[in-house]
Amino acid sequence: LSAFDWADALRLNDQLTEDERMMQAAARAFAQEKLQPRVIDAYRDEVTDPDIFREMGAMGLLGMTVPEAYGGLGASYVSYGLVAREVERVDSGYRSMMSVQSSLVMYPIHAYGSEEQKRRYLPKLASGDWIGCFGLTEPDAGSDPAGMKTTARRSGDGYVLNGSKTWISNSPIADVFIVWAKSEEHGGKIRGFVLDKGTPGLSAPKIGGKLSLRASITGQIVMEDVAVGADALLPGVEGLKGPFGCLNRARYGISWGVLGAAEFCWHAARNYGLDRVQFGRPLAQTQLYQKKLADMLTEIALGQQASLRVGRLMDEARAAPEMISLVKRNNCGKALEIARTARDMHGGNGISEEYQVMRHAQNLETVNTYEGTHDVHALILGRAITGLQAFF
Ligand code: TGC
Ligand code: FAD
Repeated sequence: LSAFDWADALRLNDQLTEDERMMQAAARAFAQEKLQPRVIDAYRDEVTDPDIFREMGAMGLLGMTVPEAYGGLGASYVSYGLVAREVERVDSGYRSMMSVQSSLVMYPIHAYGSEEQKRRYLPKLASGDWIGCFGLTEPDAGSDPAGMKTTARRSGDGYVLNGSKTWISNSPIADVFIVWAKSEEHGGKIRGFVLDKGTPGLSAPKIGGKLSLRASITGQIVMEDVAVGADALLPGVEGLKGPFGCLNRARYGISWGVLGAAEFCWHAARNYGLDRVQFGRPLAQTQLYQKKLADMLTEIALGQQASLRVGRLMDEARAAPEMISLVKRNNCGKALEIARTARDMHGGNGISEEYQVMRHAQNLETVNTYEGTHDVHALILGRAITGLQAFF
């Protein structure tokens, strides 16, 4: 038997290819050198720096699974997950910016778009010169997107869109808007549209007062008689499977990302417990503290194995959406619990921005909710297990 490495308990690194390890190392260096130094101020001041998109683009981190011909890297889904883990080790908001651009904006344009749409949008989104957002959720349609009210009406050669989307990552600074609407021309079926910033009737006010994910800007998308050409329609998909196809990718990335945040919190708790002496010995020498560290390590290591397995199946086109629900739900819930526990293990210092664990815990409240809440993913799995629909 070989020696145990507490920092890589099940030898995840040995399971990666050389390319995946290189991508991971590059993303870690970028995240630690470029993102970590600005995150505490950005979170406190609720400031999103649009330059981050260009910096990520220069590193090849935007739309990395998209083929090189359109500005991507043609990278594997395992690589995409490893990058999400490194970025979210710093902050869930930065990972959010990256995953919306990659999985929710570039992916649908690549998978469902015309050749002209791909050539027009993908290279600029890959470089980060353009910022994208994805509008599915509405004030009255969150977990139940089939209840959306946004409509697209045929008018002359194009369409007129009306409705509003809410809780949309990146929208106030977006150049490109992927919007899902019920199209009258297509019998009320949900269709995707690509809208450009500056189109009359289109606005994207910021949502203020967020106590979570403060380094990532969030807003609405308001559409009042927004007239677009027929070329704004994504021709390749109809129905809810359009947005869900994008969500599969983003949810999978989140399953890795949250483990990065959890690892940060676990390392911070370990370091804190080794340094902090109470009752004449380091906190890390107490049984309760060690049990908490052991529970954290266990959940992180098991979660990594599960995400790696799903990533490999995605790369072989053998993953089912329910597998993605399983890892998104489990890893988000476990990461949130780990961050809250790490906050507790830091005592009073745990509430200070300097120690960063509370920021992660606050962020993970959002990540546990968006892209399908913890309970909605239980219902998706419950439906698959029983064959019975329990949403309504
Ligand atoms: P249901 O009847 O189950 O399905 C309707 C159609 O969609 C197909 N489908 C899928 N296709 C691909 N992948 C999936 N995961 C799919 N799930 C369903 C399905 O086959 C069917 O196709 P067809 O051809 O028969 O029409 O739909 P439902 O209305 O019963 O859905 C229920 C439920 C709960 C599963 C679903 O609505 C759901 O997942 N709700 C959660 C909503 C959600 O995740 N919203 C996310 C918004 S985006 C976001 O949060 C971005 S945050 C990003 C960031 O900042 O990082
Ligand atoms: P609701 O659906 O109203 O749910 C409220 C509660 O009820 C939850 O606990 C839920 O689990 C529970 N619930 C719902 N239905 C059932 C049921 N049938 N049975 C039992 N319990 C149920 N959306 C986008 O489209 N694009 C984005 O970029 C985006 N970014 C976001 C960024 C942030 C910071 C946040 C907070 C949200 C973002 N969202 C985005 C929206 C997000 O996807 C939704 O908030 C999420 O899907 C939940 O919808 P809701 O908020 O309407 O909650």
